[in-house]
Amino acid sequence: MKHQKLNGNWKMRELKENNWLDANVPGSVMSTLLANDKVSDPFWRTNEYEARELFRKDYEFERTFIIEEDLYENDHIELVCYGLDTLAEIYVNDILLSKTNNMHRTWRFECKPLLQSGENQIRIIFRSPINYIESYVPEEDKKIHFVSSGSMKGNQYIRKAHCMFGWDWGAQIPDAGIWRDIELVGYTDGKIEDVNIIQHHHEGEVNIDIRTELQLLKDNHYNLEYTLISPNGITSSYCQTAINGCNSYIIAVEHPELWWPNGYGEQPLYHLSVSVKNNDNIMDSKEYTIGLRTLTISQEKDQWGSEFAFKINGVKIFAKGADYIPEDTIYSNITKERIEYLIESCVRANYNCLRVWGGGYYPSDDFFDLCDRYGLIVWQDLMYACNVYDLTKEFEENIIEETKDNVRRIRHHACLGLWCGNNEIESGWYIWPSLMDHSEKLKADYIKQFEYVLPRTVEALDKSTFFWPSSPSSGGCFDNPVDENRGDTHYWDVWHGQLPFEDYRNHYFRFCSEFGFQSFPSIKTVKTFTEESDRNIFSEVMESHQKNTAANGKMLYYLSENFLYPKDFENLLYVTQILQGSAIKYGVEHWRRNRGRCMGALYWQLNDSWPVASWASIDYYGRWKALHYMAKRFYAPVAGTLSRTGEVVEAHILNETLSDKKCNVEVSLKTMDFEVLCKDTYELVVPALSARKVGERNYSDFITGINKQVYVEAVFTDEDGYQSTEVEIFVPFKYLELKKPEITCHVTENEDCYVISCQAKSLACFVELDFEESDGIFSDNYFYITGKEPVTVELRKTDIRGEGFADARDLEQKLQIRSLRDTY
Ligand code: BMA
Repeated sequence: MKHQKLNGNWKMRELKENNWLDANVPGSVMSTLLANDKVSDPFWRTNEYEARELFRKDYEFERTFIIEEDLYENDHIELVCYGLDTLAEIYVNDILLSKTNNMHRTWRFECKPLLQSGENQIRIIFRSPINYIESYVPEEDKKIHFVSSGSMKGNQYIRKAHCMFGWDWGAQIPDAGIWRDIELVGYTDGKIEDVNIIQHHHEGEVNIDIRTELQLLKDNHYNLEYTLISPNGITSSYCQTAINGCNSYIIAVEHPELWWPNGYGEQPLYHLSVSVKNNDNIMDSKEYTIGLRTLTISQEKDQWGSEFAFKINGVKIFAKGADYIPEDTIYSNITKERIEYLIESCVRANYNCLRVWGGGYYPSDDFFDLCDRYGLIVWQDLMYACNVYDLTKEFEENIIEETKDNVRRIRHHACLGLWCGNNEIESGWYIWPSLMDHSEKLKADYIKQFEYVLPRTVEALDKSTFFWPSSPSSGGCFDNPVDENRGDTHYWDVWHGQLPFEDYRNHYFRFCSEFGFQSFPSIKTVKTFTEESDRNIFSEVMESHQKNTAANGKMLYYLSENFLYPKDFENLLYVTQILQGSAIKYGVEHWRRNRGRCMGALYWQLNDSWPVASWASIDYYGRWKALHYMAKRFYAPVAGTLSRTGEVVEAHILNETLSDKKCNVEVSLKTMDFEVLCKDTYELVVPALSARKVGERNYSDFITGINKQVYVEAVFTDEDGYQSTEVEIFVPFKYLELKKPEITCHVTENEDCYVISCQAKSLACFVELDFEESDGIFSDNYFYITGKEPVTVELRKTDIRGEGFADARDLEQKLQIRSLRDTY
């Protein structure tokens, strides 16, 4: 097997124009135009709309290459395209090789007859996706009028990430191009078609069952060789005679080192290579990194209905995390480094799970490798979201092949926890009036597509991974997909329904796979797309970076319920982040307190694909919003929480680790100047994988009448020394008479980090540390200062981006400190 990459230097032009531009592949029309300064930043002000119009045109990519002699000698040469976006016509030496129509597929074409020794040319024309969806006409009885929020009508007619046509957080820039690798692969004797690695776990031993599909074209004798390298480097090799077709081999692993998600143990990984050899000549080989574990969804019946919980190595865990969307509007710009930054940010915020939402793309191999390494369970939607599809024969064949490609590519990963048919389409047919009024034929097509065609295709290739028809669902067949007592739920009454945060507590979902709350990104991010005069949330520019038309009104409504009106634009941005973090915290803590009944809380959404106001906790530039810091605390393996009903405050501890934890809790009622009015101390052991109420106190004696200018401070310390402080107040923040806390910070420098020690004269709420020019990920941020003792925050030097600091003094001078009292 011989490979020749065709990545690298190409040329691109608008079709039939003569201006060829240098293009780097993987790359796209947008990435090429930007690199050649032919288009202005599509994210700047309202440039998005001009950028969108570029995709009414067709484009062409072209390159020549000298075919390597030892590749050309092969009987068969395939052109392999790992991502063509989307309506492509491929010409090799001016002869049409094929046309493609699905960006999610891996395309392989035999092209030897079109190649010649020496120099060759390849051209790929990309037709306008906008023209395609606008001119698409479904059959008479399959008229579709539903348009997903923020998207262009007809986005579902083409197998291209839906959100490239816009979403309620995304720009309408349906880019085109060669978005993943492209190469030539030559072979004469045969090749490995497929390797399926199945794990059988039994009484502390694992059998790795390797099914290798071979295409052997010559009558030679071949061996299949397997090499397994254990996490600590011990290599074992195995060999069998290879046959044409399916080969099966079992490697028994005694004393397996099991893979665990983040927070429950290590992520040991085994390396498996499968090679086909004739004597010492390797005909073909494939490499896999695998983690040994059992992972499924448990749906045991109980007094409320049926649970919905990830069960890893026999242990049911509470899923903590968020929903993942495409990381950029220009997909070829998503590098491994950026993915790693994001995934590391998840793990640092104590996630154990990510849901890959169905309106984007199937993530790259790098993404899954990183989730294996960092220990994030992946809930993988198939790429369908909030739409009605015209299930023609051609569409059906296309999505079957797409599913096969992706299941084969992803199924061996330790992190893969679940396949899910789609986002919100079953529930859409059940409760969204604008979707429900489509024809019965389209509704029947839904069942065919998502409960027959796709699950059968997945199951034929991956019997080990749990399949779920839709999110949310109760198991399919329109059997009350929004049932709170079975399956997963998307809950949007706080936010879209404008109910108060308290409403989270009226629900005991079995697994909340979506719930969210918007905020604006930080001022530094806003500055990247605005001029000074745009910095008003109702300006045209700010509104066009807000894709949910009702959202600014919602943020202002919740603001009015909770906070005093901020004095300026910058403080308004900050307060929306505090609101967002507080809302999500309210929900997560409630569901974690009800561990057992509820077994997962994934908030909407982790990330952004451009600079925008959205539900994300990390913005497009990787800046952690207040919510992400709060997530680090409310998703902590051992987390303390307070919950207030009237004047009664309860303290709880949530232990999501595999060991019992001895904890100490000190709950005090304090005045704004830190004077302790009363104090309770508790010592308790919180059993592994459980939530426990520590105690409660009724404070009515202290706060009778109008004297509610006090707060409850709870300091939770576990046996490992992890400490967290929670605060509860008895009035909305807008009625809390905060004094100016006069925060001072003192900075010292260690070899690999700066230590920032912050003190205040009175209660300081949501203390934000930031810099004007640089960015940093602090060990904590948006925290309270509840006493005279300093709060210490670390900033690792490797977590500083931007200009950086000469020394501790320099950092101290550049540190910007804000707390709630500064906003009005
Ligand atoms: C959810 C998602 C997305 C959307 C989000 C916010 O239900 O599935 O479609 O972006 O709501 O409205």
